[in-house]
Amino acid sequence: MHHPTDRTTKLAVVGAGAVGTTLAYAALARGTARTVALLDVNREKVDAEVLDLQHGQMFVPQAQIVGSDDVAVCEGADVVVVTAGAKQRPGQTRLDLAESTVNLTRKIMPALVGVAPDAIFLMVTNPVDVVTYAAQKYSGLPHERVFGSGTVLDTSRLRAAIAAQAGVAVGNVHAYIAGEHGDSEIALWSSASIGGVPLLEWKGLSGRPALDAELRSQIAADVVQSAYRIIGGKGATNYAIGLAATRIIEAVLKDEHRVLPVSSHLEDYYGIGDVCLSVPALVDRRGATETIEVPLSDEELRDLRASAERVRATQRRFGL
Ligand code: 6V0
Repeated sequence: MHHPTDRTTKLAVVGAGAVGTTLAYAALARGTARTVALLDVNREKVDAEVLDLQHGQMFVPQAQIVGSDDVAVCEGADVVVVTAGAKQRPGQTRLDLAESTVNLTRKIMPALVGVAPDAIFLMVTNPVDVVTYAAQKYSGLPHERVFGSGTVLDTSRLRAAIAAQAGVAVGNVHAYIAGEHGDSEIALWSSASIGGVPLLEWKGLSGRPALDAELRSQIAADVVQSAYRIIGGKGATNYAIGLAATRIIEAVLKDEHRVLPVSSHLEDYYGIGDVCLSVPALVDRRGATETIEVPLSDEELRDLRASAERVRATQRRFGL
């Protein structure tokens, strides 16, 4: 039993769909939080997911799993992760979807802040940069406490691809995807490195290719396309985003001061402001507290500005 004065951690997951449940599963397997709460408007679904997760409790670090269609289940959460998405219906455009997610964000953020006023909020729902900007606005919270998973997933896809080509472990690759979580995202090749060697100077291990311009642009294009390929084949992406979100949550709960390309509110990042966009940022117990000015080539800076403008244009469309 817990001593009443023990400070335990609570993770609330909003949306018990493909992403929310996989992330809950990953968090339980890793022992990320002492309590995992699931909230979904679909009561039958959330009850079933909670039961299924509870039945695995014997095999994971000690945790409590609760769920409901009542927002009160998120009460006192340390981290609230939002994966609730209005489903795309036949005939609905992407813009229609963005409109309904912005409306959903407007509705749920005040309720979530009401029950978890001290939480850090991690937005995952797409289009994540616009949703994060909306969540900051409708929550009324300091910007650092509300941020998006951004290009953490894309960055892990990029590193996996580089590692496979170079023939080294993924942990030896340092490279970031920045910008919009979407088609205008940018691979920051000029600051990337493999085992301490600048990636642009990487000669290739025996029998392996150097990462020349052609291979680099192929890798970057594959990263952008990979979500479409996965959705085409199985209808949703869930495993990698579940792990990526869990990693971000741990950086918060364990106050890790970890550099992650989350979508945070930019004030003056190389002159870019008034937008939520991914650049390497410091993630700790207070949220996404600071961005890191990674050296950028002229081309990378130009593309980052264009990406910011694209996201801003979508924000404006919804009066944000
Ligand atoms: P899904 O499987 O349809 O799950 C969404 C869930 O949200 C459903 O169970 C709904 O019942 C529930 N829901 C809807 N409205 C509410 C509400 N008001 N309160 C609580 N629950 C609600 O979708 P899936 O899990 O596949 O995707 C969820 C979102 O994540 C989508 O917007 C995806 O586009 C987005 N992703 C974002 C990624 C990223 O890297 N940022 C990666 C993958 C998916």
